[in-house]
Amino acid sequence: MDAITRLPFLTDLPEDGDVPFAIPEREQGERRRYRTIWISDIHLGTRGCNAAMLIDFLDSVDSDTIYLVGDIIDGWRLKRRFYWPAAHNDVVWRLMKRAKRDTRVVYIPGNHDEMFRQFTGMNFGGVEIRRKAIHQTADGRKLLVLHGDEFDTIMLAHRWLAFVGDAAYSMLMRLNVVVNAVRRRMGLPYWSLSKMAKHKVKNAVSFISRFEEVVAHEAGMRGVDGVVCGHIHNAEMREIDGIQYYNDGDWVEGCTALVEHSDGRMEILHWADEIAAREMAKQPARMAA
Ligand SMILES: [Mn+2]
Repeated sequence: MDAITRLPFLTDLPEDGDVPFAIPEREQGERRRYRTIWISDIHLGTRGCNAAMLIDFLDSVDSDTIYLVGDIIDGWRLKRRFYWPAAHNDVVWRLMKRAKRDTRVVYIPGNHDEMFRQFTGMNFGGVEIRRKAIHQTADGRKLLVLHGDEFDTIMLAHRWLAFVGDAAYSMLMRLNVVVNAVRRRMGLPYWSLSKMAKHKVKNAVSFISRFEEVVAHEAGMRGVDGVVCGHIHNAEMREIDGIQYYNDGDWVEGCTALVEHSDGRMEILHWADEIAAREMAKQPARMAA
């Protein structure tokens, strides 16, 4: 709990209007509007977190509702070493400011931010803390929303978790940061090293599909049409035995979000690709000038 009480957004709450953003917030008028946004596995408080890309995303979109599907703040890592750059605070402030404006913000803590689970049912500055939620889509479907670590006990036979929580994985994450810093300097777009590694490891691939099946099956038993989760850092949307499985991915490697359009249509946004496309669109103008 020690590291948590050191988080600046919990101690020095500024008055309305004077939020000290390190990266200035973009105008609201030019944002894309969705009915719902789901993001998870941001892992604030770790070096692997792609806070700058998430800030770019948050400043580009708006929604009626936003679900924070767990592992938003990495309390496990913070306890070992306190790491909290200004950009990480900016992410928290943006979410809190959104709650104050007109967005319903539902926060479902995961396993890395399980210390917030004790506040289930409470409301912090408009942010509702829940253990899980049922979301009704515009086209009338019922989706169960939860982080996904609930299924770890079932999945334990599969050794991926030993890999995810593993030193090898964190090293890969750190390498990912270095590789992308170099790529950025060379003018190359973001590229996920660990994502590629994950798809090359056969065990990881079979773990992912097994996790998806378990989650869809458990959701089906609870009488919903589908399920939205995070946890395994692998964005996906597919139907499994008549149940719609959605995973919003993460902001450590994939940098993805799940969104619902006004008509209930669902989509996964790959934010690194969106930024690359935006930069590409800018280029002819730059060349002409
Ligand atoms: Mn998790």
